[in-house]
Amino acid sequence: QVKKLPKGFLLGGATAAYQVEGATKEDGRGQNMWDVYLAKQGKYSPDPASDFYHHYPEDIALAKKFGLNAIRLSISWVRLFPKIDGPANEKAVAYYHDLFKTCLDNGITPFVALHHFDSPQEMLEEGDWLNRKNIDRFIKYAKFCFLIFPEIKNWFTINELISLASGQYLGGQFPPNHHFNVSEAIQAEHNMLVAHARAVIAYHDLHLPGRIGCIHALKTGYPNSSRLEDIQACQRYDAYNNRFLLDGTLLGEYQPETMDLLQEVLAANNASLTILPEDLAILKKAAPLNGMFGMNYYRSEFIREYHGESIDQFNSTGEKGTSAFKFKGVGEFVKRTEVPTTDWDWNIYPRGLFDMLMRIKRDYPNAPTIYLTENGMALKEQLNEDYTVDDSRRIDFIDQHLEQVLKARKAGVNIQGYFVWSLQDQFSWANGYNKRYGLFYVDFKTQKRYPKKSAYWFKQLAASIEE
Ligand code: BGP
Repeated sequence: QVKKLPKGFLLGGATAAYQVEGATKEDGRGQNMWDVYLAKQGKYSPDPASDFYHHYPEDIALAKKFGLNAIRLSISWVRLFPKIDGPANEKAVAYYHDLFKTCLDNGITPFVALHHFDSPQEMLEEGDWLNRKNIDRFIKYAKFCFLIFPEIKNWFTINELISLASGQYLGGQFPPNHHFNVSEAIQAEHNMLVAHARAVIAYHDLHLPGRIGCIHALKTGYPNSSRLEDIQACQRYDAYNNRFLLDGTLLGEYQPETMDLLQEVLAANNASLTILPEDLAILKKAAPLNGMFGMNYYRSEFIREYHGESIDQFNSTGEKGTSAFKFKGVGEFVKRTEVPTTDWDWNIYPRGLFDMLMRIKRDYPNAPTIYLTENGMALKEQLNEDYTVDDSRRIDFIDQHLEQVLKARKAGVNIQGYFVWSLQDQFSWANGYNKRYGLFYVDFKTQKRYPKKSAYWFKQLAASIEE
């Protein structure tokens, strides 16, 4: 039984430049931090990925054929600016114009992010987001994109600030691979919020006919018990993961209670955060200029107090039950037997999506239109002999999450679209090629695409959108 989706609802597939494009050495592209890191690590290569650089006409045609009306893309900064302070690469400008035109010609609205985890290597070498000089560079790059690609009416600044900062400076799975450097993680979050806000203001000042917003990966936290210590642990985790970012983006100020909780996180880790007075003015000015808000939701967490040394045991192989996350003075994640998980230990908890949407409505009543910009389920998959893939578990996952979206709409939440992660199979930053999410199976050797069962289901879903 397929749901009915409301009129005007966007149903899209999500991608990220680095995870799909491949062609990392073609047409004068420069190097980003992942090129250098993955080459050194030697486990897997960003080439060919899904070779979207050459296969985009086919992928867009498939998206259209299966009823999608929107797509999330990102621009590769180093493709556009091979040298961070150098001139734009005309071939890259032409490539993105062509890609966007192909989307628009097929009735698929492109939502484009400027930064999806892929800082230029030169930027990383100069401190990435920790160096404010890089915020200036980002604004220059952003303005260039706004002006050169007027066909884009829906912009996102930075994707998942929290995952980037945590991957870089807590877990260490992302370059520069630092472990629990809490000062760096929180400073990077703040600096990215400032970068986002400055880009929003720059976009507004250009008076272009479009919208701009941020994308946050929100995880609902639940105390693992009714003990006060667990409740407080959950509040600290929530402040670190969600509240600081929501405040900075949607309110344009960090509420005193948010800062108190964050100070506890900092103090427990001998860490510090520098906020300049002008930063606060920028956040405040930008907040009401956000024209939309992108929320990525995959999982929720159950939190117990924890005061030992920090540990992030990361499950990158899909061997169930091998992960652990314990954050000193913040809390630790607890696995609950009644909550199913993916093979990568991500809790499957659709209710957390509803709870987070309701919380945004309650605590951030001025929030702009929300889009669920990523949601999806990773599976280890193989193509059957008859070229089919039965991903019924993914269908259930999407169906259950969409159910919560519709429930939240009924309760008054202004959410107008759903983007599945991911459109086609892609490679995963810290997991490689066996963590598949796509509606379309990609044979990475031949680069052939095969619609999975979920793609056919999605097509029925798309047909249910009210006229
Ligand atoms: C988000 C990212 C995506 C994507 C997805 C799945 O954090 O925005 O780029 O990778 O999560 O995560 P993973 O690939 O780690 O399974």
